[in-house]
Amino acid sequence: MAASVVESGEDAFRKIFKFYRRRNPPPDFSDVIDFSRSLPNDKIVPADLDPSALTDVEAAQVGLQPVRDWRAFGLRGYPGFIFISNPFLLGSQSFWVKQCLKTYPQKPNVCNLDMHMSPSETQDIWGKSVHGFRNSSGKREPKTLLERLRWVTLGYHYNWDTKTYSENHHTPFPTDLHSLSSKVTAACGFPGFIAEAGILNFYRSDSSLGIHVDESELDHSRPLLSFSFGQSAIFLLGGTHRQDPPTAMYMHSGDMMLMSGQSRLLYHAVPRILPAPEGHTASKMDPCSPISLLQDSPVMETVSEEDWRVCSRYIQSSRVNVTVRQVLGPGQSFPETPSPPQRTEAGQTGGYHEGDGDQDSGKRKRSSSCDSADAVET
Ligand SMILES: O=C(O)CCC(=O)C(=O)O
Ligand SMILES: [Mn+2]
Repeated sequence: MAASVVESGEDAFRKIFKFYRRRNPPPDFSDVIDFSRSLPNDKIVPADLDPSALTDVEAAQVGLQPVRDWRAFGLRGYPGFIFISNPFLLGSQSFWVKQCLKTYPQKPNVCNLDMHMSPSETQDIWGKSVHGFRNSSGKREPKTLLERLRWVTLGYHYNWDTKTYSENHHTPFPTDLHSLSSKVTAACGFPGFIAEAGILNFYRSDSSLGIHVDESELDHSRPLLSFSFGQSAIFLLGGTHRQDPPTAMYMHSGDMMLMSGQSRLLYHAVPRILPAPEGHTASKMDPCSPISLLQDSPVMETVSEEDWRVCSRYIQSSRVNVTVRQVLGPGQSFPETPSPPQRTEAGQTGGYHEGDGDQDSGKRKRSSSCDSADAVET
C-alpha cells in the first residue's frame, strides 16, 4: 500500500495495519520488503557491523555464522534500525526453537496460562502437551497447553496491567539466551548489553500483534533485540507518530532485528502471519554437520529426534518471536514507587482487539480470531 494513499493527518499506521491484516480480498504484498532477497537500493542500506566483536568460535557456540558472513541491513529514514537476515548456521535454529517451546515456558518463568490456571497445572506445559503432537488420530482433540501458550516472560517479568517491570518480580534470565543476545548486540555495536527481560510471543496463523511502542524499559539507550522462528510475518515499522506511514517487511525464521537510537521508540506491529516460503524453515541440527563445534559449545546441545518431532509440528503452523531487553542502565535502579504506565499505546477502543491494531486501552493486544478463548490480551 503506497504511503501516498494515506491522507495527511489520519492514523496512517492503523490504516496500513488493517490493509495487511485483510483476508478477503488478500492485500497486495508487493510493497513488503524481503531482506532475504534484497540488495541495497534507495531504501535499503548495508548495516555496519563489528566483525571483531566476536570470534567465529564464539559465534558458532550460539549457533551463528561468522559475523563477516551476516547479511545485515538498515533502512533509510530509520537510524539505529538493523535487520539481520537469518545469520544462524544451518540446523542450529532447532536448539532455539526447542528452548522457546520446551524450556522457557517452564517455571519460574511466567506465561499467559498462569493468569487463569494454578501453578501445578502450568508446571509441565511440554510434558502435558507432547502426546497431542505425537498422535495424529485425525480426530479433533482439545488444544494442548502448548497450543494455548500466547506469551512467556523472562527475567524482569513485564506486568501487562501496569506496563512496568519491578525489582521484586524477577527470576534469573536464561544464560543461553543472554549469551546469544549479548553476542548479537556486540556485533551490532552495543558491547556490554545485559539481557534483563524477555517476552516470547507465540502466534498462530491468524494471530496479530497490535500497534505499540516498547518504552517500559528504564534505559532507552540500550537496544531492543528480536528473534523470529517458524512461520513468517509481516512486521510494520512506523515513526514516532501514528500519522507516520509504516514500512512493511517480512520476518522469516532466523531473522533478527535490532531497534536502537532513534529507532528504539518507534511504533511497530505484526498485522499478519504468513506461511514460510520454501527454504525458510528451521531444520534440525545434524550432529554430524560441520557445526559439531557444538560438541564444544558451552551453550547449545543437539535436539533429540523426539523433541524435534514436536517442535517441527508446532512451527509448521506457528511463529515464535523473542524480544530481549535491557531494563536498567549501568548503575540504575528501580524508582521507590512504581512509575506511571510507560507503554505508549495508540489509539482508541477498549475491549478485545479484533483487528484494527489499536492499543490505547492500555494493554498490548493480540488477536487470534478463531482462538479467542485463549487469546489473552497482553
Ligand atoms: O513478534 C514480533 O515480531 C514483535 C513483538 C513485539 O513487538 C514485542 O514483543 O514487543
Ligand atoms: Mn514491541
